Amino acid sequence: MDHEPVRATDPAVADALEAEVDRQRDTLAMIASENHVSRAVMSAQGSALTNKYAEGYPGERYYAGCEQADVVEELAIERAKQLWGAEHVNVQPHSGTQANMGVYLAMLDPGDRILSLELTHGGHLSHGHPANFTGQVYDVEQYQVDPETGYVDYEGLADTAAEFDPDMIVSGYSAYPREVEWERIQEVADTVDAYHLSDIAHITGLVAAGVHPSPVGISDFVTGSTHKTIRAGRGGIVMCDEEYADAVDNAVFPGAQGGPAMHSVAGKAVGFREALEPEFVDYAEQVVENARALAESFRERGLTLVSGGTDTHLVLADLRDSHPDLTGGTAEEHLADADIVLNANTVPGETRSPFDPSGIRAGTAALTTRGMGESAVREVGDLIADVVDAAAEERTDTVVPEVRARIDDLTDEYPLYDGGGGTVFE
Ligand code: DSN
Repeated sequence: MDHEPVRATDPAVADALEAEVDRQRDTLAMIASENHVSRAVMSAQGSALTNKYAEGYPGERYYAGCEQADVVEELAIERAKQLWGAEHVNVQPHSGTQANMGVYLAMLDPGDRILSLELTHGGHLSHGHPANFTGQVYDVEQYQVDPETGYVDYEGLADTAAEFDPDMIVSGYSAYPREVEWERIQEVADTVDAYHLSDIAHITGLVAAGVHPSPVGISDFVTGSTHKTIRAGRGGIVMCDEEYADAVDNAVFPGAQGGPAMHSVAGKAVGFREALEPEFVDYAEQVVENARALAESFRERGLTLVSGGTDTHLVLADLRDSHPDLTGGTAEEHLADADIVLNANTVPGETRSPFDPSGIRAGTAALTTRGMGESAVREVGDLIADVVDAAAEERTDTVVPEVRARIDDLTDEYPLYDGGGGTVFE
Protein backbone atom coordinates (compact mmCIF):
# COMPACT_ATOMS: atom_id res chain seq x y z
CA MET A 1 0.00 0.00 0.00
CA ASP A 2 1.26 3.44 -0.87
CA HIS A 3 0.97 5.54 2.27
CA GLU A 4 4.12 7.54 1.50
CA PRO A 5 2.32 10.88 0.93
CA VAL A 6 0.58 10.45 4.28
CA ARG A 7 3.84 9.46 5.97
CA ALA A 8 5.58 12.58 4.65
CA THR A 9 3.12 14.85 6.41
CA ASP A 10 1.37 12.82 9.06
CA PRO A 11 3.34 9.90 10.51
CA ALA A 12 0.75 9.21 13.22
CA VAL A 13 -2.00 8.51 10.67
CA ALA A 14 0.46 6.70 8.34
CA ASP A 15 1.43 4.39 11.20
CA ALA A 16 -2.24 3.59 11.84
CA LEU A 17 -2.96 2.98 8.15
CA GLU A 18 0.00 0.65 7.80
CA ALA A 19 -0.86 -1.14 11.01
CA GLU A 20 -4.38 -1.65 9.67
CA VAL A 21 -3.06 -3.25 6.48
CA ASP A 22 -0.90 -5.51 8.63
CA ARG A 23 -3.89 -6.33 10.83
CA GLN A 24 -5.94 -7.33 7.80
CA ARG A 25 -3.05 -9.42 6.43
CA ASP A 26 -2.35 -11.18 9.71
CA THR A 27 -5.90 -11.94 10.87
CA LEU A 28 -8.95 -13.64 9.37
CA ALA A 29 -11.77 -11.18 8.61
CA MET A 30 -14.89 -13.18 9.40
CA ILE A 31 -17.28 -10.35 10.26
CA ALA A 32 -19.93 -11.31 7.72
CA SER A 33 -20.39 -7.74 6.44
CA GLU A 34 -16.69 -7.27 5.64
CA ASN A 35 -14.52 -8.11 2.65
CA HIS A 36 -11.22 -6.99 1.10
CA VAL A 37 -11.49 -4.81 -2.02
CA SER A 38 -8.94 -4.81 -4.81
CA ARG A 39 -6.14 -2.28 -5.06
CA ALA A 40 -7.99 -0.81 -8.06
CA VAL A 41 -11.12 -0.12 -5.99
CA MET A 42 -8.98 1.44 -3.26
CA SER A 43 -7.15 3.57 -5.78
CA ALA A 44 -10.44 4.84 -7.22
CA GLN A 45 -11.71 5.58 -3.72
CA GLY A 46 -8.52 7.50 -2.96
CA SER A 47 -8.73 9.53 -6.18
CA ALA A 48 -9.09 13.25 -6.93
CA LEU A 49 -12.85 12.81 -7.23
CA THR A 50 -12.92 13.25 -3.43
CA ASN A 51 -12.44 16.96 -4.23
CA LYS A 52 -15.42 17.32 -6.53
CA TYR A 53 -18.90 18.53 -5.68
CA ALA A 54 -21.41 17.02 -8.07
CA GLU A 55 -24.90 17.65 -6.62
CA GLY A 56 -27.46 16.40 -9.06
CA TYR A 57 -27.18 13.53 -11.52
CA PRO A 58 -25.15 12.97 -14.73
CA GLY A 59 -25.98 15.72 -17.24
CA GLU A 60 -28.00 17.66 -14.64
CA ARG A 61 -25.49 18.95 -12.08
CA TYR A 62 -25.75 22.08 -10.00
CA TYR A 63 -22.02 22.88 -10.37
CA ALA A 64 -19.60 23.22 -13.26
CA GLY A 65 -16.68 20.88 -13.89
CA CYS A 66 -18.60 17.62 -13.50
CA GLU A 67 -17.61 16.05 -16.84
CA GLN A 68 -15.48 13.27 -15.30
CA ALA A 69 -17.89 12.82 -12.42
CA ASP A 70 -20.57 12.19 -15.06
CA VAL A 71 -18.41 9.61 -16.86
CA VAL A 72 -17.73 7.72 -13.64
CA GLU A 73 -21.32 7.81 -12.35
CA GLU A 74 -22.73 6.70 -15.72
CA LEU A 75 -20.29 3.78 -15.79
CA ALA A 76 -21.27 2.77 -12.26
CA ILE A 77 -24.97 2.91 -13.18
CA GLU A 78 -24.58 0.97 -16.44
CA ARG A 79 -22.49 -1.73 -14.78
CA ALA A 80 -24.95 -2.03 -11.90
CA LYS A 81 -27.77 -2.46 -14.41
CA GLN A 82 -25.83 -5.27 -16.06
CA LEU A 83 -25.05 -6.93 -12.75
CA TRP A 84 -28.52 -6.85 -11.20
CA GLY A 85 -30.81 -6.27 -14.19
CA ALA A 86 -32.61 -3.30 -12.65
CA GLU A 87 -34.40 -0.71 -14.81
CA HIS A 88 -33.21 2.21 -12.69
CA VAL A 89 -30.18 2.50 -10.41
CA ASN A 90 -29.04 5.25 -8.04
CA VAL A 91 -25.40 4.83 -6.98
CA GLN A 92 -25.15 7.89 -4.76
CA PRO A 93 -26.20 6.62 -1.30
CA HIS A 94 -23.30 6.92 1.11
CA SER A 95 -24.24 3.60 2.75
CA GLY A 96 -26.88 0.89 2.86
CA THR A 97 -28.78 2.80 5.55
CA GLN A 98 -28.77 5.94 3.34
CA ALA A 99 -30.10 3.80 0.49
CA ASN A 100 -32.96 2.62 2.70
CA MET A 101 -33.57 6.19 3.82
CA GLY A 102 -33.89 7.19 0.15
CA VAL A 103 -36.64 4.62 -0.40
CA TYR A 104 -38.54 5.46 2.78
CA LEU A 105 -38.39 9.19 2.00
CA ALA A 106 -39.49 8.56 -1.58
CA MET A 107 -42.56 6.49 -0.73
CA LEU A 108 -43.62 7.07 2.89
CA ASP A 109 -44.85 9.93 5.04
CA PRO A 110 -43.90 10.26 8.71
CA GLY A 111 -46.18 7.99 10.75
CA ASP A 112 -46.66 5.50 7.90
CA ARG A 113 -46.39 1.83 8.79
CA ILE A 114 -43.36 -0.41 8.17
CA LEU A 115 -43.39 -4.18 8.74
CA SER A 116 -39.89 -5.67 9.08
CA LEU A 117 -37.93 -8.53 10.67
CA GLU A 118 -36.89 -8.07 14.32
CA LEU A 119 -33.25 -7.13 14.82
CA THR A 120 -32.60 -10.12 17.10
CA HIS A 121 -34.04 -12.40 14.42
CA GLY A 122 -31.60 -11.12 11.78
CA GLY A 123 -33.04 -7.73 10.76
CA HIS A 124 -31.21 -4.40 10.56
CA LEU A 125 -31.27 -1.16 12.55
CA SER A 126 -32.47 0.79 9.51
CA HIS A 127 -35.53 -1.45 9.17
CA GLY A 128 -37.29 0.21 12.10
CA HIS A 129 -35.25 -0.12 15.29
CA PRO A 130 -36.25 2.45 17.95
CA ALA A 131 -32.64 3.70 18.16
CA ASN A 132 -32.64 4.47 14.42
CA PHE A 133 -34.54 7.26 12.62
CA THR A 134 -36.82 4.62 11.10
CA GLY A 135 -38.13 3.62 14.53
CA GLN A 136 -38.66 7.25 15.43
CA VAL A 137 -40.30 8.52 12.24
CA TYR A 138 -42.43 5.53 11.23
CA ASP A 139 -44.89 3.22 12.96
CA VAL A 140 -43.08 -0.13 13.01
CA GLU A 141 -44.35 -3.68 13.56
CA GLN A 142 -42.06 -6.69 13.26
CA TYR A 143 -42.18 -10.26 12.09
CA GLN A 144 -39.92 -13.09 13.27
CA VAL A 145 -38.22 -16.28 12.25
CA ASP A 146 -39.90 -19.55 13.19
CA PRO A 147 -38.44 -20.54 16.60
CA GLU A 148 -38.28 -24.20 15.55
CA THR A 149 -36.72 -23.90 12.11
CA GLY A 150 -34.93 -20.53 12.19
CA TYR A 151 -36.42 -19.77 8.75
CA VAL A 152 -38.54 -16.64 8.19
CA ASP A 153 -42.04 -17.32 9.49
CA TYR A 154 -43.79 -16.44 6.23
CA GLU A 155 -47.22 -17.36 7.58
CA GLY A 156 -46.70 -15.25 10.70
CA LEU A 157 -45.57 -12.42 8.42
CA ALA A 158 -48.81 -12.71 6.41
CA ASP A 159 -50.93 -12.75 9.59
CA THR A 160 -49.14 -9.71 11.03
CA ALA A 161 -49.47 -7.89 7.72
CA ALA A 162 -53.23 -8.57 7.63
CA GLU A 163 -53.62 -7.12 11.13
CA PHE A 164 -51.15 -4.23 10.85
CA ASP A 165 -51.91 -3.13 7.27
CA PRO A 166 -48.37 -1.84 6.55
CA ASP A 167 -47.50 0.76 3.92
CA MET A 168 -44.15 -0.97 3.34
CA ILE A 169 -42.83 -4.46 4.02
CA VAL A 170 -39.06 -4.84 4.36
CA SER A 171 -37.30 -8.09 3.46
CA GLY A 172 -33.57 -8.81 3.20
CA TYR A 173 -31.51 -9.25 6.36
CA SER A 174 -28.18 -8.85 8.17
CA ALA A 175 -27.87 -12.05 10.15
CA TYR A 176 -30.04 -14.53 8.27
CA PRO A 177 -28.26 -17.55 6.74
CA ARG A 178 -31.01 -18.85 4.46
CA GLU A 179 -32.34 -18.00 1.01
CA VAL A 180 -35.11 -15.44 1.14
CA GLU A 181 -38.34 -16.30 -0.69
CA TRP A 182 -38.94 -12.89 -2.23
CA GLU A 183 -42.09 -13.97 -4.11
CA ARG A 184 -43.81 -15.12 -0.93
CA ILE A 185 -43.22 -11.75 0.69
CA GLN A 186 -44.28 -9.94 -2.48
CA GLU A 187 -47.56 -11.90 -2.43
CA VAL A 188 -48.19 -10.65 1.11
CA ALA A 189 -47.32 -7.08 0.06
CA ASP A 190 -49.80 -7.36 -2.84
CA THR A 191 -52.52 -8.66 -0.52
CA VAL A 192 -52.23 -5.66 1.81
CA ASP A 193 -51.36 -3.17 -0.95
CA ALA A 194 -47.95 -2.33 0.56
CA TYR A 195 -44.68 -1.45 -1.12
CA HIS A 196 -41.96 -4.08 -0.81
CA LEU A 197 -38.35 -3.11 -0.12
CA SER A 198 -35.71 -5.86 -0.30
CA ASP A 199 -32.45 -4.90 1.38
CA ILE A 200 -29.79 -7.20 -0.12
CA ALA A 201 -26.86 -5.42 1.58
CA HIS A 202 -25.22 -8.66 2.69
CA ILE A 203 -25.90 -10.68 -0.44
CA THR A 204 -25.41 -8.12 -3.25
CA GLY A 205 -22.52 -10.17 -4.65
CA LEU A 206 -24.35 -13.49 -4.34
CA VAL A 207 -27.39 -12.05 -6.14
CA ALA A 208 -25.24 -10.44 -8.86
CA ALA A 209 -23.54 -13.78 -9.48
CA GLY A 210 -26.83 -15.69 -9.52
CA VAL A 211 -26.00 -17.86 -6.51
CA HIS A 212 -28.90 -16.41 -4.50
CA PRO A 213 -32.30 -15.70 -6.10
CA SER A 214 -32.76 -12.05 -7.05
CA PRO A 215 -35.56 -9.81 -5.78
CA VAL A 216 -35.05 -7.47 -8.76
CA GLY A 217 -38.24 -7.54 -10.84
CA ILE A 218 -40.18 -8.93 -7.86
CA SER A 219 -39.90 -6.32 -5.11
CA ASP A 220 -40.65 -2.65 -5.78
CA PHE A 221 -37.30 -1.51 -4.38
CA VAL A 222 -33.97 -3.24 -3.90
CA THR A 223 -31.27 -1.60 -1.80
CA GLY A 224 -27.79 -2.69 -0.88
CA SER A 225 -24.38 -1.73 0.30
CA THR A 226 -21.44 -2.08 -2.05
CA HIS A 227 -18.59 -3.15 0.24
CA LYS A 228 -19.77 -6.58 1.40
CA THR A 229 -20.06 -9.59 -0.92
CA ILE A 230 -19.97 -7.36 -4.05
CA ARG A 231 -16.50 -6.03 -3.06
CA ALA A 232 -16.86 -2.58 -4.65
CA GLY A 233 -15.88 -0.33 -1.76
CA ARG A 234 -17.89 1.46 0.88
CA GLY A 235 -21.27 2.84 -0.14
CA GLY A 236 -24.89 2.12 -0.97
CA ILE A 237 -27.16 1.60 -3.97
CA VAL A 238 -30.89 1.74 -4.77
CA MET A 239 -32.57 -0.17 -7.61
CA CYS A 240 -36.16 0.17 -8.78
CA ASP A 241 -38.45 0.21 -11.79
CA GLU A 242 -38.50 3.31 -13.99
CA GLU A 243 -41.86 4.41 -12.52
CA TYR A 244 -40.18 5.14 -9.15
CA ALA A 245 -36.95 6.58 -10.62
CA ASP A 246 -37.69 10.27 -10.09
CA ALA A 247 -39.10 9.74 -6.60
CA VAL A 248 -36.02 7.75 -5.53
CA ASP A 249 -33.52 10.12 -7.14
CA ASN A 250 -35.17 13.16 -5.51
CA ALA A 251 -35.25 11.39 -2.16
CA VAL A 252 -31.54 10.46 -2.26
CA PHE A 253 -30.59 13.98 -3.43
CA PRO A 254 -31.68 16.50 -2.24
CA GLY A 255 -33.93 14.59 0.18
CA ALA A 256 -31.44 12.61 2.24
CA GLN A 257 -27.99 13.73 1.11
CA GLY A 258 -26.07 16.69 -0.27
CA GLY A 259 -23.14 16.18 -2.62
CA PRO A 260 -22.41 12.57 -3.57
CA ALA A 261 -19.09 11.01 -2.50
CA MET A 262 -17.83 10.78 -6.09
CA HIS A 263 -14.63 8.93 -5.06
CA SER A 264 -16.88 6.21 -3.61
CA VAL A 265 -18.97 6.20 -6.78
CA ALA A 266 -15.68 5.63 -8.67
CA GLY A 267 -14.91 2.69 -6.34
CA LYS A 268 -18.36 1.27 -7.13
CA ALA A 269 -17.75 1.61 -10.88
CA VAL A 270 -14.43 -0.24 -10.64
CA GLY A 271 -15.73 -2.95 -8.30
CA PHE A 272 -18.81 -3.52 -10.47
CA ARG A 273 -16.58 -4.00 -13.52
CA GLU A 274 -14.59 -6.61 -11.62
CA ALA A 275 -17.83 -8.34 -10.64
CA LEU A 276 -18.85 -8.54 -14.31
CA GLU A 277 -15.86 -10.82 -15.01
CA PRO A 278 -16.74 -14.54 -15.17
CA GLU A 279 -14.33 -15.20 -12.26
CA PHE A 280 -16.69 -13.35 -9.97
CA VAL A 281 -19.30 -16.11 -10.35
CA ASP A 282 -16.64 -18.64 -9.30
CA TYR A 283 -15.83 -16.42 -6.34
CA ALA A 284 -19.46 -16.12 -5.21
CA GLU A 285 -20.05 -19.87 -5.60
CA GLN A 286 -16.96 -20.53 -3.51
CA VAL A 287 -18.15 -18.09 -0.82
CA VAL A 288 -21.30 -20.19 -0.38
CA GLU A 289 -19.44 -23.52 -0.55
CA ASN A 290 -17.06 -22.20 2.09
CA ALA A 291 -19.94 -21.10 4.34
CA ARG A 292 -21.43 -24.61 4.01
CA ALA A 293 -18.05 -26.10 4.96
CA LEU A 294 -17.84 -23.77 7.96
CA ALA A 295 -21.37 -24.78 9.01
CA GLU A 296 -20.45 -28.45 8.71
CA SER A 297 -17.35 -28.06 10.86
CA PHE A 298 -19.33 -26.14 13.51
CA ARG A 299 -22.02 -28.84 13.55
CA GLU A 300 -19.44 -31.61 13.85
CA ARG A 301 -18.05 -29.81 16.89
CA GLY A 302 -21.47 -29.66 18.55
CA LEU A 303 -22.38 -26.03 17.92
CA THR A 304 -26.05 -25.24 17.33
CA LEU A 305 -26.64 -23.24 14.16
CA VAL A 306 -29.64 -20.98 13.69
CA SER A 307 -31.67 -22.67 10.90
CA GLY A 308 -29.30 -25.66 11.08
CA GLY A 309 -26.94 -24.43 8.34
CA THR A 310 -26.59 -21.86 5.57
CA ASP A 311 -27.40 -21.04 1.94
CA THR A 312 -25.38 -17.82 1.95
CA HIS A 313 -22.04 -16.39 3.04
CA LEU A 314 -22.72 -16.54 6.78
CA VAL A 315 -23.42 -18.86 9.66
CA LEU A 316 -24.95 -17.91 12.98
CA ALA A 317 -24.15 -20.12 15.98
CA ASP A 318 -26.33 -20.00 19.08
CA LEU A 319 -23.97 -20.90 21.95
CA ARG A 320 -26.68 -21.43 24.56
CA ASP A 321 -27.11 -25.18 23.98
CA SER A 322 -23.47 -26.16 23.62
CA HIS A 323 -21.84 -23.61 25.96
CA PRO A 324 -24.56 -22.31 28.29
CA ASP A 325 -22.23 -20.16 30.40
CA LEU A 326 -20.26 -18.62 27.52
CA THR A 327 -21.49 -15.35 26.01
CA GLY A 328 -20.91 -14.36 22.39
CA GLY A 329 -18.90 -11.36 23.62
CA THR A 330 -16.45 -13.52 25.56
CA ALA A 331 -16.09 -15.88 22.60
CA GLU A 332 -15.50 -12.90 20.27
CA GLU A 333 -12.80 -11.55 22.58
CA HIS A 334 -10.84 -14.82 22.80
CA LEU A 335 -11.20 -15.42 19.05
CA ALA A 336 -9.81 -11.91 18.38
CA ASP A 337 -6.83 -12.83 20.61
CA ALA A 338 -6.35 -15.83 18.33
CA ASP A 339 -6.47 -13.50 15.25
CA ILE A 340 -9.92 -14.65 14.13
CA VAL A 341 -12.10 -11.54 13.88
CA LEU A 342 -15.84 -12.16 13.94
CA ASN A 343 -18.70 -10.66 15.91
CA ALA A 344 -20.93 -11.58 18.81
CA ASN A 345 -24.50 -11.51 17.55
CA THR A 346 -28.01 -11.69 18.94
CA VAL A 347 -29.93 -14.86 18.12
CA PRO A 348 -33.66 -15.51 17.76
CA GLY A 349 -35.20 -15.73 21.23
CA GLU A 350 -32.23 -13.83 22.66
CA THR A 351 -32.04 -14.02 26.48
CA ARG A 352 -28.94 -11.84 26.97
CA SER A 353 -28.17 -8.20 26.21
CA PRO A 354 -27.41 -6.97 22.66
CA PHE A 355 -24.06 -5.78 24.07
CA ASP A 356 -23.09 -9.32 25.08
CA PRO A 357 -25.46 -11.63 23.24
CA SER A 358 -25.65 -15.43 22.95
CA GLY A 359 -24.40 -16.01 19.43
CA ILE A 360 -21.45 -15.59 17.11
CA ARG A 361 -21.83 -14.71 13.42
CA ALA A 362 -19.15 -15.68 10.90
CA GLY A 363 -18.87 -14.96 7.19
CA THR A 364 -16.69 -16.39 4.43
CA ALA A 365 -16.58 -13.52 1.88
CA ALA A 366 -13.16 -12.19 2.94
CA LEU A 367 -11.57 -15.62 3.43
CA THR A 368 -12.68 -16.55 -0.08
CA THR A 369 -11.18 -13.33 -1.43
CA ARG A 370 -7.85 -14.49 0.07
CA GLY A 371 -8.21 -17.70 -1.95
CA MET A 372 -9.33 -20.14 0.73
CA GLY A 373 -11.37 -23.18 -0.28
CA GLU A 374 -13.47 -25.61 1.71
CA SER A 375 -10.67 -27.57 3.37
CA ALA A 376 -8.96 -24.43 4.71
CA VAL A 377 -12.29 -23.02 5.88
CA ARG A 378 -13.21 -26.32 7.55
CA GLU A 379 -9.94 -26.12 9.45
CA VAL A 380 -10.74 -22.53 10.45
CA GLY A 381 -14.12 -23.78 11.72
CA ASP A 382 -12.30 -26.32 13.86
CA LEU A 383 -9.93 -23.68 15.20
CA ILE A 384 -12.90 -21.45 16.09
CA ALA A 385 -14.51 -24.39 17.93
CA ASP A 386 -11.20 -25.03 19.75
CA VAL A 387 -11.19 -21.45 21.06
CA VAL A 388 -14.89 -21.51 21.96
CA ASP A 389 -14.45 -24.77 23.90
CA ALA A 390 -11.34 -23.40 25.60
CA ALA A 391 -13.15 -20.18 26.52
CA ALA A 392 -15.95 -22.17 28.16
CA GLU A 393 -13.46 -24.36 30.04
CA GLU A 394 -11.04 -21.55 30.96
CA ARG A 395 -8.20 -23.11 28.97
CA THR A 396 -7.54 -20.15 26.69
CA ASP A 397 -4.03 -19.54 28.06
CA THR A 398 -2.76 -22.64 26.29
CA VAL A 399 -5.23 -22.95 23.38
CA VAL A 400 -5.32 -19.36 22.08
CA PRO A 401 -1.53 -19.14 21.43
CA GLU A 402 -1.65 -22.48 19.56
CA VAL A 403 -4.56 -21.34 17.40
CA ARG A 404 -2.90 -17.97 16.78
CA ALA A 405 0.23 -19.76 15.54
CA ARG A 406 -1.85 -21.80 13.08
CA ILE A 407 -3.69 -18.66 11.88
CA ASP A 408 -0.27 -17.12 11.33
CA ASP A 409 0.60 -20.01 8.99
CA LEU A 410 -2.76 -19.79 7.21
CA THR A 411 -2.53 -16.04 6.63
CA ASP A 412 0.96 -16.59 5.14
CA GLU A 413 -0.41 -19.36 2.94
CA TYR A 414 -3.31 -17.14 1.75
CA PRO A 415 -1.67 -13.70 1.51
CA LEU A 416 -3.44 -10.40 1.00
CA TYR A 417 -2.36 -7.33 -0.97
CA ASP A 418 1.00 -8.77 -1.98
CA GLY A 419 0.18 -11.05 -4.87
CA GLY A 420 -2.48 -12.95 -2.97
CA GLY A 421 -6.23 -12.79 -3.12
CA GLY A 422 -6.85 -13.82 -6.73
CA THR A 423 -6.58 -12.07 -10.05
CA VAL A 424 -8.15 -8.74 -9.09
CA PHE A 425 -5.40 -8.22 -6.54
CA GLU A 426 -2.34 -8.97 -8.66
N1 DSN B 1 -23.07 -3.56 10.34
C1 DSN B 1 -23.48 -4.37 9.23
C2 DSN B 1 -23.46 -5.83 9.61
O1 DSN B 1 -22.50 -6.22 10.21
O2 DSN B 1 -24.34 -6.60 9.27
C3 DSN B 1 -24.76 -3.98 8.63
O3 DSN B 1 -24.87 -2.61 8.48
